[in-house]
Amino acid sequence: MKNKVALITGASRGIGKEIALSLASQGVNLVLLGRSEKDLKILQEEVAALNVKSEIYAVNVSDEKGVSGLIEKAIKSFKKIDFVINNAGVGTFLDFEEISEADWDAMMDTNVKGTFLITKHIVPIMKAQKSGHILTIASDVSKRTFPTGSVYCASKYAQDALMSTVRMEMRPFGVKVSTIYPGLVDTYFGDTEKGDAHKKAWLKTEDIANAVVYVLNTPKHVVIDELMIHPISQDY
Ligand code: NJP
Repeated sequence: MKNKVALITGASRGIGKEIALSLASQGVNLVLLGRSEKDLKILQEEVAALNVKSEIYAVNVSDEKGVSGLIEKAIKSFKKIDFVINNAGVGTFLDFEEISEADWDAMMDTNVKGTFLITKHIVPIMKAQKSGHILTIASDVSKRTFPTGSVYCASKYAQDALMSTVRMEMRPFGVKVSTIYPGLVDTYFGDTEKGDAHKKAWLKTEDIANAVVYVLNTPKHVVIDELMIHPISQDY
């Protein structure tokens, strides 16, 4: 993993931040995205202590100019991108008729369009490199639905369909495409607080970061296409 370069979306907190810290501890240099520059700067200081190079970009993943511009700048600095982690995501959980157009837009723009834009601008680079690994943090609700989750589930199904297709298109170029489907994870997701008492039995961000390292750290001829991970306390 040493001297590889990883681009991580939604790196400012939660699962994305933990993935950044784990990869940094393995010697991976980082391109870190999120909207909060303040939080990204804090993370940049933390990874500097682990002796890796990093760049931060306060960019909304649904803004194509922002996305293409940052990828161009990152390639100028690092000359390559080995890993992309599509992790940025938002969720609002309400009865169907309570969900607003703004909620729809936020979930679709971040979870679906954001994944589309990042991947669209990375694919030509990885095709030319004839190597690379795109890993998406989707959800166990990419494969099932639940009450109050209609639009979030729809966005995660759509994200999964996009990346399953990219997997087929990228195989001939030696580019790996993996998806991790987590169950409940203790983060700030859905405007909650990390460490809330009711999340005690949920997965920790470290559990997902460990899974990411496992999926990325395979020999050249091996790809883990899909990995579903739950807390044992959660129904399957
Ligand atoms: O959530 P949270 P998680 N452009 O809120 C960023 C999936 N998942 O770590 O922009 C760019 O702590 C935001 O940063 P900022 C979930 O669907 C979770 O749990 O600065 N970045 C922050 O860094 C999502 O795909 C659970 O506000 C944007 C990060 O995203 C992934 O896990 C279960 C952005 C969110 O951190 C990480 O979520 C599951 C934008 N437009 C799947 N919007 C779970 N937690 O239980 C947000 O099945 N971000």
